[in-house]
Amino acid sequence: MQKVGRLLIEFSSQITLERVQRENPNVTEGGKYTPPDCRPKQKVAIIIPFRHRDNHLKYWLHYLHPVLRRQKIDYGIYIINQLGEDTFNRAKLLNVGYTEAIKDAEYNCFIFSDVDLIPMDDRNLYHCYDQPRHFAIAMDKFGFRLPYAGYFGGVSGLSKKQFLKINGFPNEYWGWGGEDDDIYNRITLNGMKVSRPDVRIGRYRMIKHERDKHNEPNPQRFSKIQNTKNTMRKDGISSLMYRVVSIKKYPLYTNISVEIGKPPPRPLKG
Ligand code: BGN
Repeated sequence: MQKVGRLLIEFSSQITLERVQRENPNVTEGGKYTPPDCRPKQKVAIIIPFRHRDNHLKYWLHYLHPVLRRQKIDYGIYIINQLGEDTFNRAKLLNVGYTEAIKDAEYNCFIFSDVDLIPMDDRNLYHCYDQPRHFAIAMDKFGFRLPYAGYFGGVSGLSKKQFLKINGFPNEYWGWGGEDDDIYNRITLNGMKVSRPDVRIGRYRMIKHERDKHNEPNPQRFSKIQNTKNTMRKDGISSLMYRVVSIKKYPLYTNISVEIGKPPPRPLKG
């Protein structure tokens, strides 16, 4: 069986990593896979920003490994785990993922995925396109439609060239919201445009969860996304600083635990 099209996705039965491992015997250490019967032009690093979502990760691995294998993607899975309990910073973790993945292997395509988003159709191909790709365009929580025209959240993909053209992603969005809009701005300000699958194919289920601690909506996001043009050259992959604490290669994924700092103190209003 190769492509199957629409998939049945549900999160009620508990699954174990042992089972996922048993069902994906061809995935090699660190969560890597190369199709045995063709030579893909792209090598894809899948980067997942992470903290305290082990249960979601099990579902993600359970559903995605078989899909990626059917799609004949040459890939590796990188979980970028933010250590400590300071404010979460999704986009900075994605920059770390890019930087660490290219140290590990010669990737030329990067797919950035939230851990709780599962594609409902395996014709949504996880590789890179002529233009930066937005994959998660029809999520269940938004009624299977784009919430707004410039939405770039959830799951997106850029070739190495596209990523470097926009100086990577912003490092200065601490807490929830806006970083994906900043990335969208970077793409359009650099003369590219977002490519998307058909709305019947780009469907996703999100695993339901409570709002995370230490990821409150960022009150600065409204003003920051107005300023991408002025900030993108200095804030990005060129200014990224972090410390790797551990790199562990598990059978189904590589876990990179990092310290990425915390938001700068807010200036006192005088
Ligand atoms: C938007 C958020 C995105 C988020 C989507 C979907 C902001 C910036 C100020 C308008 N953007 O409103 O980050 O992915 O909602 O939840 O908050």
